[in-house]
Amino acid sequence: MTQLKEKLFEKIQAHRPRITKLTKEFGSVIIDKVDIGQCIGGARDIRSLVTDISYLDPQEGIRFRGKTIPETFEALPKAAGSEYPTVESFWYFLLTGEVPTLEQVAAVEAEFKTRQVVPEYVYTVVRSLPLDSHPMVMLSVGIMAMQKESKFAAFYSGGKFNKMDAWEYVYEDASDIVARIPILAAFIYNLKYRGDKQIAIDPKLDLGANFAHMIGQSEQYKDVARMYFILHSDHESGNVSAHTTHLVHSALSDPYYAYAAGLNGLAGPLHGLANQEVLGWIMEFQKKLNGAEPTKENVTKALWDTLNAGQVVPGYGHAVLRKTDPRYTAQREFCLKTPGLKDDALFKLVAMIFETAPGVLTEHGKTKNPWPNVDAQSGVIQWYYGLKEWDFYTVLFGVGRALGCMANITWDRGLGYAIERPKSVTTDMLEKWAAEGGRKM
Ligand code: HAX
Repeated sequence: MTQLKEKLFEKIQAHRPRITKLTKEFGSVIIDKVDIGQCIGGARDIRSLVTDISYLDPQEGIRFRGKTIPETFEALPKAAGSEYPTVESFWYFLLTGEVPTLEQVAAVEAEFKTRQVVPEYVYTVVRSLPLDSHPMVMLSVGIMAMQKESKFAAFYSGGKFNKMDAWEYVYEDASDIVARIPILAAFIYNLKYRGDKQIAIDPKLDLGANFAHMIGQSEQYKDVARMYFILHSDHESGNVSAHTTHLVHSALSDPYYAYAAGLNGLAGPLHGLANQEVLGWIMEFQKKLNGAEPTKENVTKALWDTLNAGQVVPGYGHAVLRKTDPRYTAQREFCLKTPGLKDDALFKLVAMIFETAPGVLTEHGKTKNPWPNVDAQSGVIQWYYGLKEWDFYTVLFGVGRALGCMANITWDRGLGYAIERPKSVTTDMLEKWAAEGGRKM
């Protein structure tokens, strides 16, 4: 067993009795009520998922393993010569809840290098897709194609499956997926936008830095990749990509099946595709300006045009958050401290939208949260560094989100969480309970 796997086993073993006690002794303690609005309205706010990897407070935003974003960046060991931690150190932290030592980070880096090679047949499958397929299709198909590598599936079909050991095989698949997905993403980028001119892995580099290298990016982009993958990793369990991954894996579908499904959810415009939509919205707006300077007045008009056309303003609003997303703030701060970027025209426009959109959305009066989410800011940074192919932005999100989804399902198996199966009701039932003032228990 690797150091990380051993540490994880220790943590899982210590945690198991807590879940057993809660289920056996306190299983019938009521923690929530469900009303008709929640039943019809996408199960909003119903507390029915458990995770210790991250928690989303509506006012404060995300905490990873109890730490805010600035605390996480501060606490973790940094990549050599950088003020950002490596993705590897963050992976250790997400899985175990402990800040790793430099030696522990080095061990994860070494482990990832043994895992990161994507089998050649996966490239053949992705190359066989039409080149104008969306890169999220390519990513999802690539992960799905790799399913035959699943150690969990082999363990299950090998006839020796048992619940106590199953997490070990999920851990193996999860680590393989986390180590390989940036390599696959870089391959897709080069296939789709650079005439299939592929760049080999640099075995000396950490995950984020190697991704930057493989898409032909600058030295500075190494930090962008590290920051971006960490910021997009996890947002507790109820969002579409995390929940889908958890749901599919709860049927003991292996991590490849589960994460391909999660990616398909991430590809929706109300979720991860919003980062591509933000850039599309901005480009459309700039086209309409026809060379004129963006002003608060014409930004306000463009926002109202979108709303009056019955569309959502991409990058604004959130199902849980009720304040500016700290993932937005972290990226904005990166822009503000990066010479060049802080004076970039696109950044200034996004800042102007930030000043304008909350007021317009509040006046519009529909959204419960008029503030920006992570997707409102992320495209600007990519654009600045020359990643102008904005339909690729959700793939970057998908690389980061793998960290959270894979850490979560490793723990799901460690703690033996049940197959997910909420109960549905009919409209007749809801109407009956509405007339009776509630369901008689
Ligand atoms: N622009 C216009 N209208 C909006 C809006 C926005 N940005 N955000 C919410 N609304 C509308 C909703 O469409 C809804 O209208 P109806 O009553 O007509 O259906 C109403 O306001 C109430 O919605 P809500 O309760 O505030 O928000 P939801 O929990 O239903 O939805 C969404 C949350 C994120 C899907 C929503 O805010 C939205 O569509 N935002 C724009 C797309 C976006 O940025 N998505 C990314 C979110 C972050 C994320 O997951 N990243 O991956």
